[in-house]
Amino acid sequence: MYKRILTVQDISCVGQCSLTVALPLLSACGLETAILPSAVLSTHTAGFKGYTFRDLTEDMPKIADHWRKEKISFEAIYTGYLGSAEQIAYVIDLMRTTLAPGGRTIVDPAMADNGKLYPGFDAAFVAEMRKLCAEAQIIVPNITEACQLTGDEYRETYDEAYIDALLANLTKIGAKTVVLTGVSYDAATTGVVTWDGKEKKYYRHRKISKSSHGTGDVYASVFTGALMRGLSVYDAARVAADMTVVAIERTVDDESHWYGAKFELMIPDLVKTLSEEAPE
Ligand code: PXL
Repeated sequence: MYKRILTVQDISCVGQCSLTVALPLLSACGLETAILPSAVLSTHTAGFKGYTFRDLTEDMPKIADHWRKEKISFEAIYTGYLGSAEQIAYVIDLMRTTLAPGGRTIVDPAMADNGKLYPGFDAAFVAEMRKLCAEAQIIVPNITEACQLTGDEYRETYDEAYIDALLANLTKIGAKTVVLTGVSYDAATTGVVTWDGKEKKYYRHRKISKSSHGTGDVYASVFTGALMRGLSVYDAARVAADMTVVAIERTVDDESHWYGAKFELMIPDLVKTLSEEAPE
């Protein structure tokens, strides 16, 4: 079945994140992709100075009303970086009114990394994001975002008991299925945990010491694409991890490319993997 998905996130004109990552990757996965831009920025906010920021909150209900009048619906709604706390109520409304029967909702609570909220986000935004995470079928946080959502203390090093408590607390705030990224128990490897409130699985993979901006968006986009091509949550989480590693590996030796991952160089691998693994 040819599926239409909606992704809601910002346009960072330069910087390889958000929609400029999600759109090509979802297209490469063979999915029709509709967009709802949350904001337009000249660049992303992680390392560039003096970026512009146009908040598109006002446009959101008008766009959604038009879609509802046209009876447009989506087989999945996948959200990333949002432009304001007020937008979140509009996004929840969209999920309740434009998701096709049996559709999937995936929320990447893109708001923090390395123990800190991104510039411009505050406790009021986190409180709204908590509601969106309770609404979604699947959330894809990193550990910093999970701690922001639950109130757990962020730690650089931790053990499995810490991760288990974090997952239990995410369940408590209403998360149904969690795909927790960047879970590393040793120096050489990192991985992703999937958790549905009952069963926990861990996929371990190589850790590349140099971190790269925008890789969370690469991860969540490939995860959503693979899921919508019929892979299970765990298999989609595994494929997304493998593809993100490939994208980072093809970026790390280029010093001038500090602002994002050269994910385009991974697209052939993604197409090949899905042609071999995806049932739909
Ligand atoms: O990759 C997440 C992201 C998305 N959008 C904007 C960002 C960031 C991360 O910093 O600044 C505008």
